Amino acid sequence: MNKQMRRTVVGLLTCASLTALGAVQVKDQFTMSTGNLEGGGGGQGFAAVWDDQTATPNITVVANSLSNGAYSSRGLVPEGNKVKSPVGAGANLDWTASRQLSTAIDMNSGNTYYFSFLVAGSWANQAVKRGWNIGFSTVANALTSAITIKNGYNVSTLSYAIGGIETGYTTVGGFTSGQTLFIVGKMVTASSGNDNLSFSVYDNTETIPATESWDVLNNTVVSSASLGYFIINGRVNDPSSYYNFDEVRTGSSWDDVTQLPEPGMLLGASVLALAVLRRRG
Ligand SMILES: [Ca+2]
Ligand SMILES: [Ca+2]
Repeated sequence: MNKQMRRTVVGLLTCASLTALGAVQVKDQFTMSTGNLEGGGGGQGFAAVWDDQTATPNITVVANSLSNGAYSSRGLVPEGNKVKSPVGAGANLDWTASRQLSTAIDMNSGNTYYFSFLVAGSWANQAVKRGWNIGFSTVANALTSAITIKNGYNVSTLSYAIGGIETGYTTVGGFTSGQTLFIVGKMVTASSGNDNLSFSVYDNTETIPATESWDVLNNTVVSSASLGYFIINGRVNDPSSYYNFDEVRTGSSWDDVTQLPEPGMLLGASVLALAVLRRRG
């Protein structure tokens, strides 16, 4: 085999090993420096930097990642820093930031989208803690037609929300102060008829199953929504209350968002390394 042929074969093998894994389309582990989230970049799958519309105090990036046993149970490793909402000051304080995606999520496409993220919070009084949304919106910094996971105001339950409004019957409990949760979601989109929205919640003591499993499944119709922005949004009230978010991923499979994709990447890299060694030999 001559060098040109060898290079072509190596290229094809590398592409095949990467393609077979599926692709992590969006990833933000908040590897940017600490400070205001506004203008923060890095990650992959985004068309722009973070846009924080919150008045002072801003949403910030603070040192170290969130960690959770379930998140790490299939090899994922937190990197960089994490996001922190403004801190409550005894009156309703709204905050919102979004980041444009390179490729919008189309709720009428007949495609399947997976996502995952870590979330934590701290508060003293649940009756006034307020809550948050994290997910995908049609416009920057607003929940217009957005599909989000929502922690409703002053409750511990989590649900899907459309346009910021809970879809009602699909709530799971257990978001408590000081706890970090790993949330994995799936959206099966249809051009007409019902779209399927599922998600599961894992606490620090759990492990992620090898095949997908859902705490809640919501059949609903989401029409004409092209979700071009990743969004975080919420309200704090209770003095000293805040929320953290971290390790955001989207992909086309359960494995994309729950498992380290490195085995295939390493296979591709080792094939490449072998080729370099052979060329040197
Ligand atoms: Ca991180
Ligand atoms: Ca639809």
